[in-house]
Amino acid sequence: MFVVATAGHVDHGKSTLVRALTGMEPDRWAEERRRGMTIDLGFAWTTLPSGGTVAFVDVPGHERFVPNMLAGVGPVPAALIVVAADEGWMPQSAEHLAALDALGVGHGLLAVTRADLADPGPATARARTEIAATSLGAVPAVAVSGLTGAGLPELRAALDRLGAQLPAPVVDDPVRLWVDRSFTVRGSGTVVTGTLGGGRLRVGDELELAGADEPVRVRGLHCLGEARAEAAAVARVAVNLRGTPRDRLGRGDALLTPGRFHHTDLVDVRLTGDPAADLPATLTLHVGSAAVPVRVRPLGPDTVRLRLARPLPLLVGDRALLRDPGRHHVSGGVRVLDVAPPPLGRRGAAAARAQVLAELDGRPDLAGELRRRRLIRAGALVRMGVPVPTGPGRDSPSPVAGDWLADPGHWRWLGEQVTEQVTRYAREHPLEPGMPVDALRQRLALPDRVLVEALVRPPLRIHAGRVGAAGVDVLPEAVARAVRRVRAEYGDRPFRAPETDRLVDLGLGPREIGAAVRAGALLRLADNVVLLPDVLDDAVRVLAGLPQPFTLSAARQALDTTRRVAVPLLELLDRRGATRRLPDDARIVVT
Ligand SMILES: Nc1nc2c(ncn2[C@@H]2O[C@H](COP(=O)(O)OP(=O)(O)OP(=O)(O)O)[C@@H](O)[C@H]2O)c(=O)[nH]1
Ligand SMILES: [Mg+2]
Repeated sequence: MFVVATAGHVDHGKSTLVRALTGMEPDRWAEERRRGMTIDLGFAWTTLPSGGTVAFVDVPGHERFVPNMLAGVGPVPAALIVVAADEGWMPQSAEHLAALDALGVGHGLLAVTRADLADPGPATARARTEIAATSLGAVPAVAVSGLTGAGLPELRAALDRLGAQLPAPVVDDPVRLWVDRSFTVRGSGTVVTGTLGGGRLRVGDELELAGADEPVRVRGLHCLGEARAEAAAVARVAVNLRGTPRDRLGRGDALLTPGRFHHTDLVDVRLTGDPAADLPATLTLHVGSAAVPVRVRPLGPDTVRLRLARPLPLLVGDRALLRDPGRHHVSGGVRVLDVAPPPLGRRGAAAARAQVLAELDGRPDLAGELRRRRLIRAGALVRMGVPVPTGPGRDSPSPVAGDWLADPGHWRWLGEQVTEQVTRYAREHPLEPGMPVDALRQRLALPDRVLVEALVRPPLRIHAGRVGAAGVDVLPEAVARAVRRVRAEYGDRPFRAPETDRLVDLGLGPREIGAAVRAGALLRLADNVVLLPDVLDDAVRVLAGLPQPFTLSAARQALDTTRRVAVPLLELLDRRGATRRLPDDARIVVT
């Protein structure tokens, strides 16, 4: 299936043509039929000679209903431009074409209708010239009459060729279904319709609805009037939502794959086409089926910041248009450059931002995003529309911690900052065993503790919630010297502890021992019983070599130590689960 939106001036025969092609009535409302005028979007479909299906979104031509027209064409990448042979190019022919151009619609057809009333030649020539100057480029033209049916076979063939040219949809993409209609079906509840441009929907799926706390669930699906268990893009779909009241959503809302979109009320965009120099300060942004008032802040010659009256799930690269509702005027197209732009607080920030934006083109650029954002989660980038390749591959960046990605230069700088900050802290707080991890996190303005953990490299390390040099280096010099003496004297008798007198001689009182223990330079077994910190594994190895179970005395002898050490050492090993004490006080090594 492919979807085509009509476009063209009021009364030029859009609905008549859709009716003639499909046999279906696009004007759904009694009022529309009474007035002979389309007010809101109409939907119809038919099978083409190739066997393929085309679905039409039929739009109103009257200038009062341009917002409805925009909601219809927003999510649809192809247009059937209708011009009446007897009237020729008219104001809404131009406004609709400007809208298609602003949205970057690249595929279309020209149908010159009412060819039974006048020579279609002049209208065709004018329309082709106008269209050729837009994103649509040169389009095929067909003269038709909705009244006599002349030209309809040629138009069907042209539609088939158009369908074959359209880019293949990405069915693995997350779903962003812009709602163009919502209504209640008795017995089923709320139903919304839209054009599914990418991804896949299944009955039972959970979807996200902006502004709703709870996910919504797909209770039923219809495509072109038939119930389906699944619908893949491109498709016109009607989605029955379980337990979602009708007033919860309507045109302009979007149903989303949960967690895959960033909702934003602030975007930096490039104006496309010929942006007016004097853009009004308030305009309406039309994107997908949504229309949201925005405040416009000019930045560069063709870049502006938009503050949206309500957040939308926008992606880098999205096309949208700005319209001045008061002047009935499409002010221009926009291409979204950044959906999470930095605040512009400082003086000169706007000018600097304009320079950054001048380099962007709306194509997702992972390396550029990392350079500009310096540190960001992969998931956050994906939600902005910047794909992050995963798995082995030249292009997949390796996370620095968790799913955090970093600009390599910035990451190096942060590593240097860690050393600098920790060294300064040690100087200012000589008796503390290092800088608290959270203080360091705040000092470096890091958003996540795992980043601090990843930045700390030997000789620094994290011990007991602080970052310090491993072992003695963080200690005041006198304590460090004493610990080095202990190491020198006891290195070859690792399970002997200095006697209390010796500790006093070395200047290791309770305070100093405490500092050394916190720094991981000594291991305290009991008051005044300390060992070097790295002996526990060796102790377990020695004990494992004994016949099991073993007694305290056997352990003492094997470790070549005294009861003063052996008793608390074994208790510590018990607590750590390395040994287990049996009811008869013998122990075994737990393997
Ligand atoms: N003679 C003749 N009349 C046509 C043809 N197509 C449409 N009409 C008439 O033109 C009038 C407008 O046709 P519609 O199909 O409603 O025009 P529209 O473009 O859908 O109008 P809006 O939706 O209001 O913008 C109707 O009276 C149609 O009967 C045609 O090919 N030949
Ligand atoms: Mg109509």
